[in-house]
Amino acid sequence: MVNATKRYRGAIIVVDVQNDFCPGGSLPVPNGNEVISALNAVLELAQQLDVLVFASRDWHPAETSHFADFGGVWPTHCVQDTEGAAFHPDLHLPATAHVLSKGTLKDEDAYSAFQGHEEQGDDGLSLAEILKTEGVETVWIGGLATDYCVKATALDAVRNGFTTVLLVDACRAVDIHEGDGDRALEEMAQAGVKLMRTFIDNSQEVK
Ligand code: VGL
Ligand code: ZN
Repeated sequence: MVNATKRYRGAIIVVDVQNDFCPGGSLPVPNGNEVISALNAVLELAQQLDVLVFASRDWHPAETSHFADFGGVWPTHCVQDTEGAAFHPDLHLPATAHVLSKGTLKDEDAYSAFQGHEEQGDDGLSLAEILKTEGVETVWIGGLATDYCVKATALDAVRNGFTTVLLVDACRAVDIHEGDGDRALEEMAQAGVKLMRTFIDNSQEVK
């Protein structure tokens, strides 16, 4: 449930930091785990700033046209209730984080967190509606992968009228074609997304 008495100006959207998108997973984003330290630092600051936290997760059925085995393009990944679909264990999401599941139907890709929904429903409100109800003006985005779900989420945030900040070093790209990640950054910037860096040191990176 959203808190009706408090107004939030900002929200963090952590996109798909799930085991299958990290090294060792079934659709690993190269160095995907390197987003975690930056995101953890931002999440810790967020606790002191009354910023809403959302975490999206790819949450696919075992058979979906999103997967190559059923006509799609991707190897099987992030199947509902599997270890691969779990958030990376080193990601420190606050207990108050709103979890948005997406891609839950047999025939949808759902790259954007704005296509996600909460398990308990939050009265059936979409992410855009929740953000607007809460008074959010600015969203801060990081996670996986820069050239797919992060890009789709950032572009939707702009379309929905939010000031949109991409935390560039808190994202990593799949880069199926070399340069996809850089082109995604360019496309987001062109659309009005503000590109920022946290400069959080990830040299002590988690496994
Ligand atoms: C994603 C490919 C397929 C992502 C999800 O989270 O970026 N990419 N499904
Ligand atoms: Zn997916």
